[in-house]
Amino acid sequence: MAASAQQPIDLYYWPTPNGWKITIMLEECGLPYAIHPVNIGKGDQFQPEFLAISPNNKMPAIVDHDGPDGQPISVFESGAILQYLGRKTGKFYPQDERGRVEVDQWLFWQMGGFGPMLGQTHHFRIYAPEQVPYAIERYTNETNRLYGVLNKRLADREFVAGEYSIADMAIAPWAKLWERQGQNIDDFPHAKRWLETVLARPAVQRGIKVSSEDREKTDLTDPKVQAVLFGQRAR
Ligand SMILES: N[C@@H](CCC(=O)N[C@@H](CS)C(=O)NCC(=O)O)C(=O)O
Repeated sequence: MAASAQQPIDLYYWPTPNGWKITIMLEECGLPYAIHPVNIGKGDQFQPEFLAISPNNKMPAIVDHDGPDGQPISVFESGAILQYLGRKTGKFYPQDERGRVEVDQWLFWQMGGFGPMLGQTHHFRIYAPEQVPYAIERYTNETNRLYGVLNKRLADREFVAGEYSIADMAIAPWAKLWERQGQNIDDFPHAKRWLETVLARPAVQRGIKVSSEDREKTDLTDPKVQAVLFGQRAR
């Protein structure tokens, strides 16, 4: 029914690179959405209602009330959400198999490397309560290697996989923070040119602005926030 198609997508969100991926995609697609803040510094991610849709206790997650067959569907993991929204709208995610495989490769490259590794780089360079030189060097080097891969990929093309796609939306929010990853973007001129192009898009700027005032509430150097986010074990 047209009425249910208008119901906003619920986005469980906090303003971090993984959250931005989804606000960017929703803005690019012009889909209506409603923000449900998940203050990860306070532990909202452990609320039973949230765990029911995101069992890994991490945001982002969505509930689309107009899912397949018009029934609601929930999705967690930012890569899965981007693919879902790409399939739903037919936008930024090619429908032909070759084009889709290109995008998937770079989306999974981000999900498996250029996210988890850069996250560790942030952790050991900025947030870890003790300085661990081996860890700082290991993750800063791996981050540098990944920027090198991205830079080479972009040497002869405008975007990472064909047209501007969900792969670019996944990578750019992390690349935006190159400085705190101990990198110099000038060492990667093709990646720099691409990053500037992506960040200049109005929808990307709107996506990154969503709830930006909440960012200061998760000061990861605050011991109270660290107690929630660091050293988690099975519950
Ligand atoms: N692979 C996940 C990672 C999501 C993620 O790491 N979310 C962080 C914030 S950027 C979070 O919610 N952390 C809460 C916690 O670890 O308890 C995705 O891409 O969706």
